[in-house]
Amino acid sequence: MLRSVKNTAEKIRQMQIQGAHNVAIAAIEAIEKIPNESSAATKKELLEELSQAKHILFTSRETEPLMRNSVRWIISQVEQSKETKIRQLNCVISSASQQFLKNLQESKEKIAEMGSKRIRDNSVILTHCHSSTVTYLLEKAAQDGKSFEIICTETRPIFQGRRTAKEMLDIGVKTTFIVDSAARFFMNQVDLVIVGADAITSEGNVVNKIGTSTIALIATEARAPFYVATELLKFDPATMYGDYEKIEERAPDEVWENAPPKLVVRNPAFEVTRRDFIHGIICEEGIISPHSITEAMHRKYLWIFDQKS
Ligand code: RI2
Repeated sequence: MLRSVKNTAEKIRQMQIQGAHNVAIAAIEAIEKIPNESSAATKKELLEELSQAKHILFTSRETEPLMRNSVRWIISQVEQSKETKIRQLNCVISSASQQFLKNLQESKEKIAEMGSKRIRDNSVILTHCHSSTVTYLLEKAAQDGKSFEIICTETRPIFQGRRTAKEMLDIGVKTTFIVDSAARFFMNQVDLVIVGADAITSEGNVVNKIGTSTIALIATEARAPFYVATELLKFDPATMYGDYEKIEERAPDEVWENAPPKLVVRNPAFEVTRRDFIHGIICEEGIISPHSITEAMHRKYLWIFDQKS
């Protein structure tokens, strides 16, 4: 039971599936497979399985509100359905999943379209880590005929920046690869910074890969606009009701394998970048100020405020 969900959760934990957008898609696809692997005979039993699936996926990585919002929404469609027969309820899971995936893809397209317009010819753009939203935006800009170059950080400890660098080279964009601590050294050559997001809080702060807030700080110092490209559904409704976004701390051996026994090695995966350092959030509703995030959520995804657990 829940074989696909368990497999997917393990891949997410081990970061074989990486990036909030890809994590959410993988979770949705795993939920979609539940009907094929389930022995549930009643709606109650199916909802119990979905609840277990939710728990398995939610505990795979802590800082993944897009995945949580996706899974919660699909389950809510089953809960609210008037259908009682399993076959029909399975169809609800399938159509809700497909609808959510379509929405994610449409958002990604809109973000790329609007973000591309912000790129002026001959710009130097710095990015950090690997965000599929950012690389898609940059691909769109290249297709739109914009000429620009990229500086990307290696992103210690597990080097997601290498993936970004390879993708940029594949689309023919001049790419410079730097160690994370060289960001300030190069910032005076940068026209704008674009990073992704793992979570957005109700105050308009953004949670992203560790190292992001330092880049935001030095971008502000150098007067280089700092943009975050993200779907609004990375908003975590729990932050609205007082909770802090949890920051995942990963295994120390990612930082130093076989480190000296008494050494304390810390490995937070993410950190908060305060809204004051964010020039704009490039999302499916447009390029908005982080201050207006809750209004945008009310306009576009009101249902999110009912989904807390
Ligand atoms: P997309 C990544 O985290 C990075 O922090 C990146 O900015 C963010 O997910 C969003 O990525 P990790 O999974 O959703 O590498 O834009 O820890 O693909």
